[in-house]
Amino acid sequence: NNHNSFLMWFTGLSGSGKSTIANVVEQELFKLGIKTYILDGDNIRKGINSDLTFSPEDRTENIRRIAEVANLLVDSGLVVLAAFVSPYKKDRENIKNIVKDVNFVEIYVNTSVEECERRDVKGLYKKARAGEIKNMTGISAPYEAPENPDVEIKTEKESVEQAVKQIIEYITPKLKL
Ligand code: GGZ
Repeated sequence: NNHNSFLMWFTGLSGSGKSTIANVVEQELFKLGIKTYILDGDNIRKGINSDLTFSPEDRTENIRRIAEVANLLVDSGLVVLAAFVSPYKKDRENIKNIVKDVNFVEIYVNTSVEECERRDVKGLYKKARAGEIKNMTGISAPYEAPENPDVEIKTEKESVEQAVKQIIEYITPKLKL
């Protein structure tokens, strides 16, 4: 495989900063002439996975389908950036089985639930506290943190720019420029 094709998987709580960081990484890759595609809740949960809820079973199916889609996109020669809460360790492990022949980079966007709740960009934490949404990750559903992520971003200690630099430095040796 002569392409710059790999999958970067961002995991972390809602509001942790996954999509923000993925978008800036994408801009940097664009500058290097690398073709990318971002998969996130906006284009997946509203489309192909609009039948799925946030129950543990549906999250498992959500991640499975996303991994299959990512596999196809990577096969087509793209660098895929996937930004999903993906709270279950076994589901994240399963991604690696689905994208077997693909370079896989796991990025843990580590932002505490306290900070995510303080930011509450979409008002979901407030709704979860009020009991208006069930199965809210970090509040009424678990988040199983990665033990050995390839990259760990601590957004309470570093800026988006520093986070992006950390990721670009990790992947640069893997790029065929
Ligand atoms: C977690 C939820 C929930 C519940 C709606 N729990 O910040 P966001 O809004 O844009 O990202 C969250 C997104 C999570 O979808 P994922 O497909 O990434 O989840 S998973 O990987 O666990 O399947 C949040 C919104 O959807 N959202 N309800 N109960 N996040």
